[in-house]
Amino acid sequence: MLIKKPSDINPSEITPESVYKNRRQFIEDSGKLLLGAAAASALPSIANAQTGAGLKARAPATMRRSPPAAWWADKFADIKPAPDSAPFYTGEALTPYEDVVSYNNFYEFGMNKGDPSSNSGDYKADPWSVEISGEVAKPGVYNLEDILKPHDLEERIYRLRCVEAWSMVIPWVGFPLADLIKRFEPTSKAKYVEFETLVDPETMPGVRSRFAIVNWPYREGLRMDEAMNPLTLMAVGVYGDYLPPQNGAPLRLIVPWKYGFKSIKAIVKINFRETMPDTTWVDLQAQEYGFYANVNPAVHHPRWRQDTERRLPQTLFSRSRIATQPFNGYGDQVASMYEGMDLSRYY
Ligand SMILES: Nc1nc2c(c(=O)[nH]1)N[C@H]1C(S)=C(S)[C@@H](COP(=O)(O)O)O[C@H]1N2
Ligand SMILES: [Mo]
Repeated sequence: MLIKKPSDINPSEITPESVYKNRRQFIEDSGKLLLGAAAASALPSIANAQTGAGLKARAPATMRRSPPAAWWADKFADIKPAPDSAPFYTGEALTPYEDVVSYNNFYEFGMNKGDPSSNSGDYKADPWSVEISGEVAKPGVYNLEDILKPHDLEERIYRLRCVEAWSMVIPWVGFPLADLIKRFEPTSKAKYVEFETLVDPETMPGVRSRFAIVNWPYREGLRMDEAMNPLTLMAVGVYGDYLPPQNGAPLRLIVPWKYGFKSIKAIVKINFRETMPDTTWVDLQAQEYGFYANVNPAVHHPRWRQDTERRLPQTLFSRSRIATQPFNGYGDQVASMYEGMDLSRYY
């Protein structure tokens, strides 16, 4: 995987703290203003405008997205705010919306951090369907509205730790993957879940590129107990708003105790199987990336250390690195799943 040395950081990625603080205040203020305006009007879009009441974080009003299709607005009208306590809330400063949507890894749109936001203009998250296959009683091709219909959306504020040793704190919107999996009734043979990303050369320049290193489609997988863990989230939004293409619209996985590459974007296929699936990064470089990919400060990447991380955004006043925590700080919730395993071997 590519890694930037601190000296390679683009000046536009560096935001003075004063600007950053004002921006956060602006986010809060515009949220309050918008609520007032919504209450005073009786437009049909009122449900959409009210989205965000009580949420801990909202996208800046000027950057909010229109719903990919009309039914999304109803879905987003009632998002349960993140609780005040861990593990679904960290209390740490959030990475500003602008950084979350402009500093991305999504190789289908290119290999540089700015490529996914710059190159995804033609991408369409609607219509969308997901194929469910393998060891389940109810396989089939489901359209996204049917996939999402029974699930209430909630806000969850998680740390995201990339294997490249940078991290963010991001308020996602989604629902537990476990609740989705139960609906398809996995058989007793279902020991692993495999996910695949859309491959659309028309709208994904990285897929067309002859410099692409990934053997498309991008694939990821989880052990069944990992998939059923209450922390594992199917995300459809960020900062109280619809996911932008660069963050994996319309549907992406979030596995907060694992390196970011496990959190696969733009999912079109979910397959249940008895054996461990092949995954994109293991295929590319098995010496460097493992199937488990649990965040682990004691097991270094062969080419760089993993015991510290750059928390984004880096400012002129805080360029320091912070300590990386085992399981990205979610050990109380997940460590028991790996009891007895040698984590330096199963990295
Ligand atoms: N399909 C797909 N999913 C992907 C990737 C990718 O290149 N393609 N990159 C991964 C990596 S390395 C990270 S760190 C996260 C980044 O998610 P974000 O851009 O929403 O912060 O997405 C992951 N999911
Ligand atoms: Mo990553």
